[in-house]
Amino acid sequence: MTLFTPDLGPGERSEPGPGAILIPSWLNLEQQEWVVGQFRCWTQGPVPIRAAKVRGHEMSVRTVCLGWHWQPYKYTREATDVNGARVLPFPDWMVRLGRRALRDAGYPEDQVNAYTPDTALVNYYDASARLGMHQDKDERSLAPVVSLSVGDDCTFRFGNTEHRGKPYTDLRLRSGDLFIFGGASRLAYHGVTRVHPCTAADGCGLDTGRINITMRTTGLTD
Ligand code: MD6
Ligand code: FE
Repeated sequence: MTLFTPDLGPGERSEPGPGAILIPSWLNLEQQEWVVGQFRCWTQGPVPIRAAKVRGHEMSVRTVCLGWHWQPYKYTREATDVNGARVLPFPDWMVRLGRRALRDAGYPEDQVNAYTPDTALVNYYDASARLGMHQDKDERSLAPVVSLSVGDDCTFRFGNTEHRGKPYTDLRLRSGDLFIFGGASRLAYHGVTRVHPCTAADGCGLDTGRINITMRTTGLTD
């Protein structure tokens, strides 16, 4: 057990769990700002950003999806819980970015080339938003989940595969950081315990709050 996560330099890889790989400052400021611009386009529709309802309660995080629309606990092409519109297509550049992420994380080239994420959940957190401990298990594929963060820092709680409780490790995710959930960590419980206001990198494109993109492979076909 380490009491504090050691501070890593840009691009320096760490493995907080088996198959969980963190690469700080993987996106530079220009790339972060560009991603924020894309986020602003995605939120314009056809499906607006919204707080999904879990068992009748609105999440504090707001989400817009690409490729497939996520709602607890399923994926559909149309946002049947919002306005019924079909979600935006999954962009080709994001497939390429996902592959580059796996390559930089050290995945073998055959797995890199085979990686074809088809959905992205794009979350926006204001200063009070949280995300409870959960497993990402609405996908039929166990392909890695690639996570990118932009804006304010958060405390990301990375747990175990058995239950929501301890042991877990609290990590600081900062603007530009890449985090990959793969292998034995693919079904680890995780959550966001807090957002740290006014910590966003100058020039990242976001003044307040935090954006997190997770790209995933649904394993679904139309
Ligand atoms: C977030 N992310 O970081 C929420 N899931 O805001 C997730 O729930 C998540 O970052 C799987 C893998 C990486 C993640
Ligand atoms: Fe998740």
